[in-house]
Parts: sequence; C-alpha cells; structure tokens
Amino acid sequence: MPTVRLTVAQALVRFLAVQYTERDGTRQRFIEGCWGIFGHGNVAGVGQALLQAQQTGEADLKYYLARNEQAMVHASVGFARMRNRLATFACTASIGPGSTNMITGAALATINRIPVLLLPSDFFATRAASPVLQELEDPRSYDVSVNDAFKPVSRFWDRINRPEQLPSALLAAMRVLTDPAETGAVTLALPQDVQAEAHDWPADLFTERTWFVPRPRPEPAALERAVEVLRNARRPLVVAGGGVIYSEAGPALRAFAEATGIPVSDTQAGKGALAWDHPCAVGGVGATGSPVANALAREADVILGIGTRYSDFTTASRTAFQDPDVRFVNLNVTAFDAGKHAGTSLVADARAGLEALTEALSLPGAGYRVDPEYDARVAELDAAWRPVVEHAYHLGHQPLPAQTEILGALNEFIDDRDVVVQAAGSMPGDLQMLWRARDPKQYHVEYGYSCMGYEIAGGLGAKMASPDREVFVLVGDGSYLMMAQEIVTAVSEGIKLNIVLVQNQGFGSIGALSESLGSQRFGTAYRYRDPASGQLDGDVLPVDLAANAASLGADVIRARTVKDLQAALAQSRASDRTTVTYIETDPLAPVPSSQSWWDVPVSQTSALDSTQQARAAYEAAKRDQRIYL
Ligand SMILES: Cc1ncc(C[n+]2csc(CCOP(=O)(O)OP(=O)(O)O)c2C)c(N)n1
Ligand SMILES: [Mg+2]
Repeated sequence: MPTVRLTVAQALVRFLAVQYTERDGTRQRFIEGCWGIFGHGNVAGVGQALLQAQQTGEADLKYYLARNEQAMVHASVGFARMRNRLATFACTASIGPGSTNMITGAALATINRIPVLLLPSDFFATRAASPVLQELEDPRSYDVSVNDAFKPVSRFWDRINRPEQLPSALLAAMRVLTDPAETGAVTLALPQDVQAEAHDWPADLFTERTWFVPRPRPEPAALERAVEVLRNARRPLVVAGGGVIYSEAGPALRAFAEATGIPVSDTQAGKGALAWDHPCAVGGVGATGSPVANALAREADVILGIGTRYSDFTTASRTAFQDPDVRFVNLNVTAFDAGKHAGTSLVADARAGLEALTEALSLPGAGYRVDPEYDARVAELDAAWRPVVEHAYHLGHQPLPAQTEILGALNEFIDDRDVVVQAAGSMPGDLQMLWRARDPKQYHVEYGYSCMGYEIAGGLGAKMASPDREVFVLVGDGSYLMMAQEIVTAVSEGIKLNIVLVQNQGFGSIGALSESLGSQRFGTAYRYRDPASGQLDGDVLPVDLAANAASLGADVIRARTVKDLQAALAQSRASDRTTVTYIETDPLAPVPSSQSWWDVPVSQTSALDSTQQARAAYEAAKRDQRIYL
C-alpha cells in the first residue's frame, strides 16, 4: 500500500479536511475549519500543519483565531446546532490553561448533544521535557494530565501517544461525532512531541470519507406498543425537544399534530419545531414555559416526548405532569432518553418515528383524534394567553423599559428566518414563555448548560453556519462581562452580528430567584461595596459596557426607549458591520407567571425570617413532586 510521510499533526489536518456527512442524499463537509489559539503546545505541531496546508494547498482546513478557548468551542457548537449536527469545527488549544479553558465548552456540547472535535495539546509522550511549562504533576502516576479532566464531558476521549494510534482514534472520533445517538464533544489529546513526529501513513487514510447519518426506523413491535398507549389517550400532550429540529422533523410533527389534534408543547431546544401560531402549538412547557402548556401538562394522561432529554426545567422538577396515571411515550434516537420516566420507549429518528406514528394512527377506519372538548380546552387556554403576551410585549414600563418589551420589540421586528441567540440569565425564561418562533432555526437558546458567555461566541458560530440569516444575539450585562471578546473575532473576520446588550446592573435572574427563596437578592447586583453596610449594595458602578463594545471594534447604538430600540434594530440590520445596541432595563419589572415550579432547595433551618417563609413555601411545593414509575 502506498504511504505518505507526514507528521501526526499534518496527517490529522489532511484527514479532517476530507470528512463528509450524508443524510437524505445530501452530502456536506463535516469539519468546516479549525478554531485555535496557539501556545508552545500546538504552535509547531498543529499550527505548522495548518500553515503548511494553507501554503501548499495539500489540505483545505481554514484556521480561525478565537480570543478565548472556551468561546471557540461555543462558536463550534453554535455552528453545529444551526447545521443540525451535520457539520462542525475542530478546536486546537495549547497545553494546560488553553486546553482546560475548553472543558466548559466540552460540557456544553456534550450536554446539548452537539458534535465538536477538541484537540487539546498534552505533555511530552517521551517525557523528555517533563514537567514542561503548564504540566500538572501527579506523584502517583506519570500518565495523568489536565486533559484527563475532559473525560467525563467527552463522548469519546483518547490520547495519541504514538503515531500508529492516530488512524483508529480518528475513525472512532468521526463515528461518535456523526452518530445522532452518541454525539457530543470528542477529545483527542495530542502530546506536544507526538504532534511533530513523522510517520509513514497509508495513503487511504486521506481519501474522502462520507459518514452516513442514519434515520433509524422504529421497530414494529415497539411502534405497536407506543400506538396502543396513544390510542387510549384522552388528554395527550407532545413535548417537542431539540431532536425534532436536528432531525428536520418539523413538517412531520405538523402532519402528526394535524392528523391527531394532539397539542404540541416545546422545550428550549425544541422551540420553533412547530410555528407558534399553529392551532396545535401551545408553547414552552415546564418551569420556564407558558401557562397554556403547563395547564395541559398538569391534566395530561399521556406525554409523547419527541427528541427530548426531559431536563429538570422541562418536567418542572417532576411536578409538571400531575395526572396520577400519567404515562410517557418517548420517541428518541437515544435509548437512554427514550427510557426516561419509565416511558414506553420508541427508539427511532424523530422524523421517521413521527411518520410511522402518523401512519399508524390514521389507518382508515381506525384513525385516532382527540375529542372536540379537548380541542376546545386548548383553544380556550390559548385565547386567554395571547393578550397576556401582547401586554408583556407592550408594557410601557417606566422609567426604564421592561425586558419583556425588549423581547417583544425584537420578536415583532425580526424576519422569520432570522435567528435569536441566548443562553443564560433571565432571558431564557422570558423567551421560552413569550417568544413567538416562526421557523425551526429562529430560536437558538442554549439551555442545556445555560452557560453565561455562550451568547456572542455561539452567535458567531450560528452566523458562520447561516450567512444568509441575520443573527440577533441577546446578551445580559453579566454574560457580556464574562465573554464579550469574540466581538473582536467577529470584527476581524468581517462576520456581522446584531448584538442587543441588556443592561440591568447585575444578575436579574438570580436576584429574582434569590428573593423568591428568601435570600434577599444577596450578592446578585453589580454595586460598590457600601462601607456602612459592608455589603455590595452601594451605588451603581461607573461601568460603560457600550463604550466597552465600541472599544472592541463594534458599532454601538445607545437606545433608551423601546422606540429607540426599534430604530436601532433597523439600523443594525441595515449595516454590514457588527453592531451592539445597548439598552438599560428594569430588573424588577413584572413578568407573567409560568404557573410552574422549580426545585431549588431552601435551608431547612435558618435564623432569617425570609428563609423560614421560603422554606414553608418550598415544602408545600415539594409535595407535588412525583416519581414517574
Ligand atoms: C458560567 C456561568 N456562571 C454562573 C451561572 C449562574 N447564573 C445564571 S444566570 C446568572 C446571571 C446572569 O446575568 P446577566 O447575564 O446579566 O443576565 P440577567 O440575569 O441579568 O438577565 C448567573 C450568575 C451560569 N449560568 N453560567
Ligand atoms: Mg444582568
């Protein structure tokens, strides 16, 4: 067999450049490029390989320079999510802190079931220069490095100690990344010396490879069992999760809902699977959901979960579904998720499974449809809720606008195909409850890890995946302060983002949570420490985040009122430069209730009245908590 002499890093780059995925007959590049930040761990290995690839044209793998390693993983996730997991990036980082900076991103990717290939650099395999700068030393073993910390947050993990190990590791990495049931972060730790080591590789390693992404069909017996449960349902409810969107099952979901009349609620990852104004769409379910979906959830006798992993928020800490005999049917490509809540498991691709269910439930003479009274109940709840949303969108709160007005203005402004990106703070809750999504890719809220700092970096990745869509990043001041630096990357790459920076001087979300739990908003506002009280409850800080954004190279518009915001959004959209619209809001403005609960344990014993009261409320709420068996 012919061989090619290359370093490990050169071989890696050549391999990654020729990987493709194929689903439904459409083939696409899988590794779009390589994000990186160089240090001594990768500058001469992977860095040289990327340079050589670019200069000689021997491999087509574009390099993107991020400003923070965590952010480059977020950008990859944002990209892969927009591309329904059929394409992603690789990320190279130097030894030590550069690598461990990616761990949060790895956790986020794995929890959200989104593929990303991580290439942390590692200590010398030969140990010739041990302990090299930034190397962790473990007196019990020379085989431990900081990269071992990636293991629990990776779906596949390997360390390439010898060149011969690379081919099998790469094939395993690709299998996991492209498998819808297994996907998440994949980590290949690359010792610094091994990256630069030459080897004679079989030429076949570098031939184009197309990874078939299957749509597993349900097993007939499992389908029969699921259909049996659904047929007997009187008040069924669909919970549509991210899997519906990744599988591009929106039209199949609509057909299923129209055939059966079953109302469809959505999770944070599933919002938009069915357009908000479809008669069967009942909005977000769970702790951050809408009262419509939550009322139906309380009464439902059968829950059909599709592509959902039933996060704690979705089940309202297991208080959402109150019928004592409630049963679950779980259509999921992952057996692990399909088995949750003792559900009737239907392991299949969401689209394939929905098509099979629709067919089975529409058999001539044996069709299933919910009762007209149930239709009426859905319509009645929905009719009561719509004006509440309108009111929240147009509150006219003074002197500073309410956050719900910002979301309303944006919702009314953006086009169907535009994207809104968010991740943490008070916005995900308000969004899941109030956002009217009109396209499956419009609502991009990272709520699996709800990671402050995802917003701008994830938005950058989303825009790279869909240059033809306008991306609107909503970011709170807390998240902005954690990770705003990818504005610089957006500017340098000429990638245009519309960023709306919502300033409420601290953690609006955790402040409200703290108050509801009797903790009096302790330590949740950005304030001077007051010498008199000794607490962080002094004056507002003289921090100017708008000026900060301008200093990073963005165009900045300061909006004071909702009207200003509307004009700013139009200006931002019309511009071809990354634009930050800065607006201050009142963190204490009213928000409609989700009519739901979330388990955050309150101290069982306390010297504070506020805590004692909260504990009593907590114990009362906890009584509704159930185990679904
Ligand atoms: C990395 C990270 N650290 C801590 C948290 C916990 N947390 C959730 S929301 C939040 C505050 C977010 O502040 P901001 O972005 O200003 O949004 P706001 O709550 O004001 O809407 C915190 C600290 C988190 N989600 N992510
Ligand atoms: Mg804030």
